[in-house]
Amino acid sequence: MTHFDVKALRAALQTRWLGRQVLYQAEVGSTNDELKKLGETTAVPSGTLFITDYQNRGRGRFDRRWEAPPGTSLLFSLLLRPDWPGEKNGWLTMMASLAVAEAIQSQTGLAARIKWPNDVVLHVDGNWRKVCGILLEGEMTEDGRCRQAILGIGLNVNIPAAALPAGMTPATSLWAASGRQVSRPVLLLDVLARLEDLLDAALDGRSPQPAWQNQLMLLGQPVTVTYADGGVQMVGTAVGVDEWGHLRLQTADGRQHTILAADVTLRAV
Ligand code: BT5
Repeated sequence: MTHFDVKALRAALQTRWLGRQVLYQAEVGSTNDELKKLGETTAVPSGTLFITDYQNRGRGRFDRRWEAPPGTSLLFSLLLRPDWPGEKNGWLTMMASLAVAEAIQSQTGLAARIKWPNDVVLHVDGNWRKVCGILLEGEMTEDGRCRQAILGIGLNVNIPAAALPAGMTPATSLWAASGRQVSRPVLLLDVLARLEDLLDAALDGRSPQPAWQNQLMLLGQPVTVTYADGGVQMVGTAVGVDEWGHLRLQTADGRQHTILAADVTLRAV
């Protein structure tokens, strides 16, 4: 397994606070779980980064699995303690997907877009394929403020095409999509620099929503919305997103619905 070059990351890091503390282990269950545990038991500063080369229990939303062969991907979590009301945590997922999409565009020239609510996708062979997933887990104080948030990011960097995981949404990696391998530390440095700027702006009250919305690939399109239990489905047009990133779905009867969390797929018409 190619180990992640933590030394190269530390040496080139130019951020003010994000990722200044780097923790690395070659293999863990899930970086979100590791960092959550650390955040509870020790004085881990906001901005701490936990990165691994392999997760044997990598998690997606709704207890799904996140699979990536050893040494091929960026698999990391950031511990954040924004002093704001818990509702604002939706901004964290938005900023993460935005930073990843922009870093991919800048490092590879690939036209990465955001698929609501939390995926970064690439258009490959006529299909939108998932290259990155984001898992945000927040803990609130009794008065509803954010006590701690763990922002987990899984980005398929150098997964060979033959080893891509099969999923609901077809997967890709930067290598599979561009034919070129990408340096994981260099890409991570770019993500961290962009994310730190977005976080500082958000902490200052500036919303990431307009920039995030600009990168969404579903707006104006016919979609099917499926809730996590798989039971309920709604079809309609994705007409927009609100300030907190919730999806506005217009159904055939002309009514608009606000979707907080679900899976959305493009519908052929
Ligand atoms: C996500 O969930 O997309 C969030 C994934 C977050 C992973 C990171 S890795 C570092 C940190 N530590 C963790 O334990 N997790 C975070 P969701 O939208 O529910 O998508 C999950 C679905 O994506 C799975 O059910 C599969 O169908 C598919 N999938 C699994 N691995 C994939 C991969 N490497 N690339 C693309 N799709 C994948």
